[in-house]
This record gives sequence, C-alpha cells and structure tokens, in this order.
Amino acid sequence: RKASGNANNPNHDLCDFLLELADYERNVSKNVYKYNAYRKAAETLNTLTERVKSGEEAKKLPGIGVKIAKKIDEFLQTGKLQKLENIKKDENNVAISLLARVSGIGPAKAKELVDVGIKTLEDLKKHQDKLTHHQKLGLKYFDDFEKKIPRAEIAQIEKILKTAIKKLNNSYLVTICGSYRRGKEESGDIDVLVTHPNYTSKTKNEKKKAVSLKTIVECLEEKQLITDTISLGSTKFMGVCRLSEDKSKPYRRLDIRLTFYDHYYCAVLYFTGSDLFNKNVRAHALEKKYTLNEYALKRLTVEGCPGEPEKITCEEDVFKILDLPYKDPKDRNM
Ligand code: DCP
Ligand code: MG
Ligand code: MN
Repeated sequence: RKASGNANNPNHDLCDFLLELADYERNVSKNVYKYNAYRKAAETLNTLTERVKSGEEAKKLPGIGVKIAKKIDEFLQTGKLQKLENIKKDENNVAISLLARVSGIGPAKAKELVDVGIKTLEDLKKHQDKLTHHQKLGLKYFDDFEKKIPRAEIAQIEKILKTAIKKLNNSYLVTICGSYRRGKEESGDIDVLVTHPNYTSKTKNEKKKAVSLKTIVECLEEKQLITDTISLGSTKFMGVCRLSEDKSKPYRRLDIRLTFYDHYYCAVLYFTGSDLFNKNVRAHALEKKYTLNEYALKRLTVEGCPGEPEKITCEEDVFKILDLPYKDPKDRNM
C-alpha cells in the first residue's frame, strides 16, 4: 500500500496512520481541510530522522496541533487508534477507500459503486461496463500503480524520453517534475513537462502545428516506452509506460504536458510541487498582490484584477518577484 514511501523512516507507522486518516477524510467524509491537515502532519514526521517519543514533543513540529498530538500519544501507548478501528468497522467505508485507490475512480464514483453493491476489485472486474477507459486501465494495473517508482528507474525513463524527444527536434525542452525533481527516492508517478522555443502563447496557429504532443506520444509508443493512453489532448497526455528491456518491471503512470515556452517556468514550478508548497507560494503571492498559477505570474491591480503576465525566464524569477528566498526543489517537500 502506497503510504509514507520511506521504509527506513523511524516514524513510518505514525505516518501511515495519519495518511489513512487523510484518505478517510478525503474519500468518505469529504473534508479537504482535515485531509490536508493529516497530510501535512505526515509529511512533517516523514522528514524526521529520529523516532518521535511523545505527542508533546510532536506538537512542537510544524503542522502538528493538539488533536494530532493526542492521536500520536494514543498510538504510541496502545499501538492503534480507536478512531481508525471504528472507521474500519464499517465495511462500506473500507470498500469506498479501496475503490478510490483505483486510478480514475474518485470518492464520488467509489461511493456510487459501493451503493449498488460493488465493493471489491473482483466485483469491479465483473462490472467493467460501469467504468470509463481510464478506470478500466486503473483496475487492470491496480497492483502496479500502487507500487512506488524508484528514482533510478525514473532516471532511466528520463534518458529514453529525452533522447527520443530531442531526436524529433533538438530544441525541445524536457523536464521531469513532481516528486522526482524534489529529489525523492521514490515517486507515485512520472510528471513530464515539454516545451519548444517556437511554441509560445503568441505563436501563430500554422506554426504551432510543427510542435505536437501527438507526435511525441507516437514516437514513445514506437520506442515501446508508452504502452497505453488514458487520454490525449493537444497539451496533455495521461497514460502508462514501462521500461521495455525489462518485462518484469511494473507498468507506471506517466503524464506529459506540452506548455507554451513563456509559461514553461511557471509550469515547472507548479508541477514540481509539492502541492502544499504551491499552496504556500500562492498564498504568499496574494499577500504581495500577485496571482500565480501554472501558466503565469500576474500583478493584481487595485481592483484586484490580474494584469499582464510578468516575464519569467526561470524559476528564480518567480521567487525574486515575490520577494521569497529561492528554494531548491529538494527543499520544497512541504
Ligand atoms: N499539484 C498541485 N496541486 C494538486 C495536484 C498537483 O499543486 N492538487 C502539483 C504539485 C505536484 C505536481 O502537481 O507536486 C505533481 O502532482 P502529483 O500528484 O504527481 O504529485 P507528486 O509528483 O508531488 O507526488 P507523487 O510522487 O505521489 O507523484
Ligand atoms: Mg508525481
Ligand atoms: Mn502526476
């Protein structure tokens, strides 16, 4: 089960129960606020090198308040959490959590399925007519998609990707973002960003056609790296890949986004994350009267309307304009 993703983390059991609570809040209670709070606490514990001794001690850490500290104490003293035990007594809760782990099935769909009596992966296999193409692939690759991707494997995939794409056109820029760029030893999926200097928000349509995500995807299919397509639009590919030289390797989730050159570094910043880090930067931007998204950084007028995009030629530009000290990707894990 995908959890803290760091087996030698001295607090991995604490991280696991916090992430289980987070899952429950997202999938069953639909409380995004609590979901984020549990995730932040787990992320904090995930970065420690020492075992937490008590809730009191944990409370001094960022993102851990009285309530979570109490739960940590209960877990340290009893080895379990009554709240979690109670949640698990309801088999529908367990079923919703399970189905929501299938790629493409969200909490609402999971509940819908459980309401009509579909509660296991076996049930799902028998009712594939109720699933979208994405959800069918999620079910097919359920076990593989739960496995974390070791850094070394992403590095291999990166090499193949970059070589293939640059062969199409040497001016393509390719960055693998997500947790990989933040230096994590393991990732849940592979997030690729691609741009080309001739592909900007100002480029005329005829010229844009020379740069094509479809061509990139077809090329990677030919190289037998991409094995399935979940969806393919003009700027976003969602799919599945596997290192072809080793058929024992799991299938992996791969996302590729084609972005305009002038949006590239805002996109790199956004897709590098973490999502909690992004939230903090966006909140800081608003305080500085700017609005930041995956496309652009814009100054807000007195009326609060976004103005023209700032010229961004690297990630550092964003930090500079927002008066933030530059943070290396490896320091953006929360
Ligand atoms: N992102 C975000 N807010 C979201 C979802 C994503 O800001 N709600 C951004 C930050 C993420 C990046 O997109 O780091 C990639 O999303 P992933 O879900 O792939 O997350 P990670 O790559 O960080 O982690 P994982 O190893 O689980 O893939
Ligand atoms: Mg990712
Ligand atoms: Mn992703």
